[in-house]
Amino acid sequence: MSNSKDIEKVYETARQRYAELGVDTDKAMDRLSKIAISLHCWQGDDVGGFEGSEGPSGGIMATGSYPGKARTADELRADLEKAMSLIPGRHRLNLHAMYAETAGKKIERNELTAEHFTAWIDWAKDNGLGMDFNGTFFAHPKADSGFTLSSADEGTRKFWVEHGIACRKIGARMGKELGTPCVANVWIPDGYKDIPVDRKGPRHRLRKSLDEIFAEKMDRTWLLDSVESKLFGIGSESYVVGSHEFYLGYAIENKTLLCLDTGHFHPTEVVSDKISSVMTFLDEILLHVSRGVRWDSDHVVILSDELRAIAEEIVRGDYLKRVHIGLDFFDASINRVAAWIIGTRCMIKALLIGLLEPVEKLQAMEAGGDHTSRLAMLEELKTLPFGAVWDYYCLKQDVPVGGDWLKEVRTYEEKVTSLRR
Ligand code: RNT
Ligand code: ZN
Repeated sequence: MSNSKDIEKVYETARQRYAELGVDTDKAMDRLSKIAISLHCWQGDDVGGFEGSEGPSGGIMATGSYPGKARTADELRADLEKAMSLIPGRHRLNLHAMYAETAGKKIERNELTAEHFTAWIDWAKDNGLGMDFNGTFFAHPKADSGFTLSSADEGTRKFWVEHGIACRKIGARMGKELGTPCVANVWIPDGYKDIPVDRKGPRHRLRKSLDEIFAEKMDRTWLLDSVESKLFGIGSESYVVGSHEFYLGYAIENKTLLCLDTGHFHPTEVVSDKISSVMTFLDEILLHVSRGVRWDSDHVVILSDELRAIAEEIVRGDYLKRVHIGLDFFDASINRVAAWIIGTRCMIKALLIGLLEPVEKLQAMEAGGDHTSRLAMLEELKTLPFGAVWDYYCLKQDVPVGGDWLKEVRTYEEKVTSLRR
């Protein structure tokens, strides 16, 4: 890669180019540096967790057998550290309950406490990271029937309600210890492979279970509850209890966050168009940024048109403080550390592109009915030198510029991950 002098020179030209449009690139980078992306721990081990279960289940699946996945919490933390060292900015960790550290003791999911996450919390503290949390309502014998919070079996339903309650307490503790609210998300796999004749019953039970989980009022300074919808999963193709309409209603009624996973909708639906709709009725939302490809909802995030559109919507709508950005993908067929870096860097690039837009100019054109200029400018913006700003941002943030980060991942692979058997 070119030296820092070249990068600065190219940036200077880009800065002027944007200034002509009234865009302040330095200000854009400053705003960008304040956005924390929540990195999902589960990309590092194919959603395995540390309970010794065989795989994710619940209609989600990581395919591939690339060597070197993290086998322990220490390995996972080391991999995350490597990834984060190659991503500009300060971010967050998104942890799943199945990553509890129980010192070899079997602790049931409904008996988990913050103690089982002390090492994670300490690590986050040491690294200046906030944390988010997720109940794990899959990869467990009590989820084998395909039903958890909406189960007709009262014992099963209760068990998962207790897990949900335990997770809120853990999340609140994470928030408090780290001094930044923890978004605690609930996603359940419940659904049917084939056509049900009772769509109503499970949804009524899910509502009841959620009410029980959220019954205790918790301080929003430390804990933000969130619920995540889905259209279908593997083995739940015909019916998913926690659909979009279900959770949209629930979130509005109960003032929780709504989690929009970008891989959880019909292929022609886009989350970029949903943000301003749901934000009309909700204070805050969580995004699970992912990439759906045919049947899979969890491919590594790339800088697609839709990713840009999502970032642009967040900036244009002035939602940066109200939208929590988390990532949710898992690819076991490529280097897992690289997967994190690719997806996260793309998310940040998309936000930079959004921040470099002359939003006011564009909106004035639209308001004035000048749709010709609007389209012309939107297309011209696509070839403006945001890459030069991005390179300069990486330089300033002291992370590798361009594809240089991959060399470091390769060295790490050679010295660390490839030695794992
Ligand atoms: C599954 C959901 C859920 C999971 C993670 C592991 O379709 O997207 O968010 O991916 O909780
Ligand atoms: Zn998700």
